[in-house]
Amino acid sequence: MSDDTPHDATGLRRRGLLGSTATAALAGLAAGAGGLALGHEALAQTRPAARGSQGADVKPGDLDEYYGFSSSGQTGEVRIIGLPSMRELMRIPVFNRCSATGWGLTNESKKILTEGLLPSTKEFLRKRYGGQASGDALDYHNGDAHHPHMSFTDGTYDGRYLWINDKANCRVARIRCDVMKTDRIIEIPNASDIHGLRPQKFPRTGYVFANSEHVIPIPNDGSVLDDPKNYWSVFTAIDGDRMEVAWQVLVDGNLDNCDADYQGKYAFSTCYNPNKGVTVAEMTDHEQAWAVIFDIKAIEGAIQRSDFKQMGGVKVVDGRRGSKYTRYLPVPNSPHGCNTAPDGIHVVFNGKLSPTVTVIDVRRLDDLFADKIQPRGIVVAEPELGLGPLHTAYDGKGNAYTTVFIDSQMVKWNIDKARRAFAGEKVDPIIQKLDVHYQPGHNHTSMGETREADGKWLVSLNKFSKDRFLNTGVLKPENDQLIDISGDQMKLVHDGPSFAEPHDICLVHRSKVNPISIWKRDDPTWDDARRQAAKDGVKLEEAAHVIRDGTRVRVYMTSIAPAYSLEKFEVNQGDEVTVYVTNMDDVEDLTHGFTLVRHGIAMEIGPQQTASVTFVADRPGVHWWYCQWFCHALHMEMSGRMLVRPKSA
Ligand code: K7E
Ligand code: CUA
Repeated sequence: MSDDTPHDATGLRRRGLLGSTATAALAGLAAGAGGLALGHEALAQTRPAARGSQGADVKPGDLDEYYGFSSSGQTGEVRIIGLPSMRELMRIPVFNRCSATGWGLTNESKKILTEGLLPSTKEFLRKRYGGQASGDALDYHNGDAHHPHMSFTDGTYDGRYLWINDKANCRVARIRCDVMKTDRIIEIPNASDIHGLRPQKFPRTGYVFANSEHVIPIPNDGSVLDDPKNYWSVFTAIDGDRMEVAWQVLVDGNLDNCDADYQGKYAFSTCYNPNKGVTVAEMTDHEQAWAVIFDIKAIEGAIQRSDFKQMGGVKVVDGRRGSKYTRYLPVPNSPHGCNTAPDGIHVVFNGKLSPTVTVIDVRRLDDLFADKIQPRGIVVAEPELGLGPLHTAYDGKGNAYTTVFIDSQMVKWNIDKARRAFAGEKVDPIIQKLDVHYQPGHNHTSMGETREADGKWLVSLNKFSKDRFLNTGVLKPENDQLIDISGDQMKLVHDGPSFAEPHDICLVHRSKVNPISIWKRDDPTWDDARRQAAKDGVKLEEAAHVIRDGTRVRVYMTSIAPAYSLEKFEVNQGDEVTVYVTNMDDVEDLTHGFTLVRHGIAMEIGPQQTASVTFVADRPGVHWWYCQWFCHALHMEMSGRMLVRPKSA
């Protein structure tokens, strides 16, 4: 290294670093990342990926046309898939713990994971992890994420947020689409598990509707035991802006999936187990179940007139059978999926244990609620499609695509023909049945849950892959299959293995989503860190400080490739240490990390981000921390030492 160049803030000689020997080529990585971004922009303009053609082949360097936001089931995260390539682009930790990003370890993520929990849950977890240091997370460590859906304005995606449910621990999370990070998680009271979730489509989201599936006593305080007649479920409307429960509706039976209309008036849920059985035999021992229709304006009126009960800290309107706020439409046994068509007119309830789907016309709902017609009077078609219809998607051209689980098929059918057949005409609504591999659950079309459904692609999320991939041992991947629906006939074009266990995906045209690549320094994510730094007289952006506050030590440092602003810091055994790292690199794709060896600590620090972590320094000695995100030719050297002085005897 030459010695004549000035030191920069990192204490390293930048010219020497960049100019010398064989590292030069690699050292350009940081600058190169910026250049790469420009390259992508240019590429996007000159070589639009698969646009205008239905080739599923996306060439190296070409960009996909759609974002697929895929749930991950019991993995608890959200995955971003590119379509049509089906490449997995990114994972967004939500209800899970993430070793790479430190989700569940950093103070910022712990706050999001814990602040929206119910007081009773906080108490339960405090006892469960009792006696642990204040820095340890008191949150659930698993999740079961089923239904990711984007926010709407005027019936189409607006790129603001994604919401997703956690069936396992009754939570609903929101993901900010500007940074693709989870920003709020709330736990829903009075629910046994949160399953179906859909945002209001019109005029905007608005409400996020969430279904409680299994019936339970409400309040569930142990006073009602084996008396399922006194078990209920709740339909929850969450204020998607404030992420608070706006109201709930008490319902008979298990709520499954839900959707909203395009008029902003009604919401729908499939509802099985009408006899409130608690065993499989009891739950399926009936010929008919329901779709429940919720009158949003009437429920809002009930809230205003105080026609509700305060339960579990929220307003609960009685929507059980006979209520003026709901209607129970009888449909064949155990319906599952609930899908509003982009025509704004039809809603399909998928039969599951019945080979049929039930189609209603929302234009008849005003009459239904005015008691001018009977519930079955809103049904306009009930085509028989095959064994095990679970979910339906749409192409915006009047056709529907329904997964039939038991038959392992995708069934394309025409809504208008189904109506005519239901009215008595001799016409077959089924256009094509395509084998999928195998046992499909959800399916989704490009932009298909909006009024801008474009009829290009269909994804079938198949629960079993069996023989479709190399044998991975006892646990096999699922199989997400891509189907070209741009022509008259469906064409299978791609098999995509996926890890446990995506239930649902929403396919959003890339024009709707515009994330930033570099955090804004005033982002609220690290408000707490900023406040604490101000109290300590420190600026996060200029920090190389160790603040001692009794046995609490706050360590502030920045990172600029390839160094931290602190090479070392010293603490005493037993100190509670908080490390704040602010990444001052202003370059796209230049993420640093902070991994503290033998402390179970690692976190992501994206460009211009602040992240922090708190732990008890209980291991005397020298402990290296290092950057775990490849950032520079000297990435391996990007490290520092924590010295823990032993407690004096
Ligand atoms: Cu698996 Cu939407 Cu939870 Cu159907 S749900 S398959
Ligand atoms: Cu910073 Cu690797």
